[in-house]
Amino acid sequence: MKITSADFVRGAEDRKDYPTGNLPEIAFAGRSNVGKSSMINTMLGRKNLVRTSKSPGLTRKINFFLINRVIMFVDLPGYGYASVPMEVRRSWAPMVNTYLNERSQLSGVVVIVDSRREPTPLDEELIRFLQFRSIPFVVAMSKADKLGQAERATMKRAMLEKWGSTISMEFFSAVSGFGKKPMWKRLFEFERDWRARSDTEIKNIEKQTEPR
Ligand SMILES: Nc1nc2c(ncn2[C@@H]2O[C@H](COP(=O)(O)OP(=O)(O)O)[C@@H](O)[C@H]2O)c(=O)[nH]1
Ligand SMILES: [Mg+2]
Repeated sequence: MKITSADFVRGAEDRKDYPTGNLPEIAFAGRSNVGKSSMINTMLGRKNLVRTSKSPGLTRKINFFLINRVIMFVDLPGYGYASVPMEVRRSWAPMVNTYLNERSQLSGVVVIVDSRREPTPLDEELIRFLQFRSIPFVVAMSKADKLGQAERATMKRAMLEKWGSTISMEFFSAVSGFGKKPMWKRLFEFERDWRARSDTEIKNIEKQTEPR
């Protein structure tokens, strides 16, 4: 997709602050410092739309970005960073849970995992939650430039063994741009399937409200 516009819309802590309207949303989630902001910037071909940080754990809001006026990217706060104050850690789960549980515009989630390590318990918890709720997701194995081809193959095999062959995953590097094209393909599938589901819903409502 040629990115013609990418604008920060707003940051929200509470559902009442989510943007209105009915555009499909793609959420990005992952441990602090995993490369989430870098990935969003690379996907959009922007250097600094989303601030990358040397002091992780400071993004405490759900940040919404409007892309080409047709789709929203949603930057969820990073989780699991030890030095984040306790009260922030306690607010993380309800904030993100509310969004993932209630947001009907959510079309899919990109779960970003460091490709050099096994997913952390929090990564696993998120993946199991998305599976349980049947929310479409793709696992992005970040910082793939730090792995050779053989190491990527080993990591992929371990992931498929653990999660089953149906899990959707892509290696990604914000540094080299590796994996950008296949990742966009997944995002388009999320968007397309979401639009198909909401069209069906609208047709069903129309059918129910048709005069007899
Ligand atoms: N080698 C490499 N480093 C990366 C990549 N993506 C992010 N980083 C580095 O990882 C650190 C955290 O990145 P950031 O995007 O702020 O992570 P976030 O906390 O998940 O948003 C920064 O120092 C980045 O430069 C990547 O694809 N390859
Ligand atoms: Mg970040």
